[in-house]
Amino acid sequence: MRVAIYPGSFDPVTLGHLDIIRRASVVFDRLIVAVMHNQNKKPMFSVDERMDFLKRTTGDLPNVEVASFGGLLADYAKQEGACAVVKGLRAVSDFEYEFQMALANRKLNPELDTVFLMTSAEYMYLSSSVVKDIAVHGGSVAGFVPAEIIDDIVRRTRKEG
Ligand code: COD
Repeated sequence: MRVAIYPGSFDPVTLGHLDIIRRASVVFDRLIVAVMHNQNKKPMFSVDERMDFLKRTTGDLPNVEVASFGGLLADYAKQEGACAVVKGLRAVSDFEYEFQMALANRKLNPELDTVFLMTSAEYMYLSSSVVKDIAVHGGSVAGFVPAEIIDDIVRRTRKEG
């Protein structure tokens, strides 16, 4: 069975992330969408909230599961028996960082390859940071994130505003 991990902050999940999840779920037998915790940056949503958003929006994909992890991705992949890490590439600017991460991860776990899926053209500008910036300034995030989580984002940004 080919198991892959799609790691990220997912703070919050966007339509760009979901597009990668759907496409990767076709390529692999089992896809673990893994929310990273213990990051230095202060997230808008807790790990549990981010996992809940992902579960609500990927429920129709039977071979996709949602989990969280801390520490090294290479160790987590070994623990889960994963042969690949899935990453989304938006632009040349993503490449240098991802290239470095892919090589470091393979050095740490030689059985782990990184598979890059090119963003779909309509999502190439989209990131969780863009979504948060729009929401904090009172704009509509419809069309940027799945419809199921729009109210959660509005509630959180109103609370913070
Ligand atoms: N279209 C396509 N792909 C996209 C889009 C989009 N619109 N938006 C985001 N993506 C991709 C990103 O390129 C990334 O691959 C993934 O989706 C997740 O994105 P984010 O922004 O939610 O997550 P990041 O970039 O903050 O996640 C960073 C990781 C958690 C992957 C990284 O920090 C990590 O691996 N940490 C583990 C610690 C570790 O092992 N460190 C050593 C590595 S050398």
